[in-house]
Amino acid sequence: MSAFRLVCLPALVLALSAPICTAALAAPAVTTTQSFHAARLPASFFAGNRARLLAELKKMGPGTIAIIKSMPEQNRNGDSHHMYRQDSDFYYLTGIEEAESVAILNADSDKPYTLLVRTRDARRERYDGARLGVEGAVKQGADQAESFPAAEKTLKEAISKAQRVVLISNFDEDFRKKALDLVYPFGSDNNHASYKKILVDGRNLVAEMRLIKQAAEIEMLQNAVDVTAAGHLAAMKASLTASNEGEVAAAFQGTTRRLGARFTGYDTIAGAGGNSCTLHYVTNDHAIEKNGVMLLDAGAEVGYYTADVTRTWPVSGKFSKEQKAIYELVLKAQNTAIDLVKAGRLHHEGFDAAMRVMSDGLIDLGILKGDKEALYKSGAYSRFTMHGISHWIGLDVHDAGGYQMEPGKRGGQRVLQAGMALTVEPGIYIPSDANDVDAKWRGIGVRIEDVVLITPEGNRNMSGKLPRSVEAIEAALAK
Ligand SMILES: [Mn+2]
Repeated sequence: MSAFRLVCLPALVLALSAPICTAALAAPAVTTTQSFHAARLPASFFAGNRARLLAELKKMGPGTIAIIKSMPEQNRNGDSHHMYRQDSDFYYLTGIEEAESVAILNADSDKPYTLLVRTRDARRERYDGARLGVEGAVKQGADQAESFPAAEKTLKEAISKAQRVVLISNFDEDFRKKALDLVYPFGSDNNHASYKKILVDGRNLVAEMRLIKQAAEIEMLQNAVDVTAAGHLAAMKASLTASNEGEVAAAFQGTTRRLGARFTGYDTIAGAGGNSCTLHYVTNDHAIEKNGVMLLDAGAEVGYYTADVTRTWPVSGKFSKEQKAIYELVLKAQNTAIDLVKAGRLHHEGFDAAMRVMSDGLIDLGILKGDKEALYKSGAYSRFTMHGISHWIGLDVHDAGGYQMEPGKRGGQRVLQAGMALTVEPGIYIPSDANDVDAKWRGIGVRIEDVVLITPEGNRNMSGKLPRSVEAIEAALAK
């Protein structure tokens, strides 16, 4: 049976065309999720984002330009690079996926969008694929374009004419230094004009825009979540017969890749047994303990938007008494926190409520001993709960946007609004070496994580269809 599963599962997962082999029909159906290869938001989305940033630049006064830099290529080893993935801010404003690109937005111009790109190179393109070039840049929405090295002059002129340069460069340190040097030239400045210039870090402007998701983004995020859910279900089933964590990770990654996810939004965490207690466990290559839990924290990226979902289940198919007790406590904490994900609430309220539930619950289970009020106040639970339980999600798994507001406003905490998307992910981890805890609890790590969208009416658990209760998980494993 397991061999059939390996061979025929791909055919099932693909949005069923004709069955490829009859044995596939007998194998358990995993999902028939639609596929999203080459999914991409429309040009109007990127144009709209540029228009909103230009409106912000105009508010800053005349002579304001923004310069936005692409993600540099990253070496892996030798002359190999990591697969290229555009910087999220750059992508949000341009939709351009090419390296070595610079976008200039000039708030004073009626043709405000200039794109500087790599020059065409027939030989390089035979190796790496087609480049946009000037023509392609204009086709993708630029009002005008230049290619390097001639584009250097355009960049220098734009900066020299500007009064205020808003720089949006997250990861290109060399470019950041270059921009600083172009705004404030080092050495003799006989004009003594640069003192009038202002260089501004503009990343917060884009972050605030990205924090409130538009309808098209919500749809893309839902696609990523749906693909992720299919991957989790495939991984759950694979774990029943897998002997190594790598097989479980592979089931997730293979399924999501088949459904159109070019990337995962972060490295897959597939920890069996005691490895479930290591928060960022990504080696995923240890033997699976028969009676342990499996913790899978994995998210597919579709059209540049990533999901971030965690499920924990027993690889035996049935929770043990202790696994179930911890699981239900984490689930109660998660439900309590999800209920507080609503417009007008503070981002921090869910965390506080979840910690109270888990602190009290750990005492009820006898894992923590003492007075509930005193132990909550002392934060003794944090030894087992470890981490925060929520972050924004979107283009980045930990998406852009501050968690604090201006000092003085409601304790400085961010007030939740409709259109924000965030995770809710409490966990309890009793490591294998917690020798002061009864042995029956050791090696159990449970995290439950969902993607939640704040709506005008309340919230929507975007990953809620993936089994989450003890009963639903055991039923899914039994199928
Ligand atoms: Mn997360």
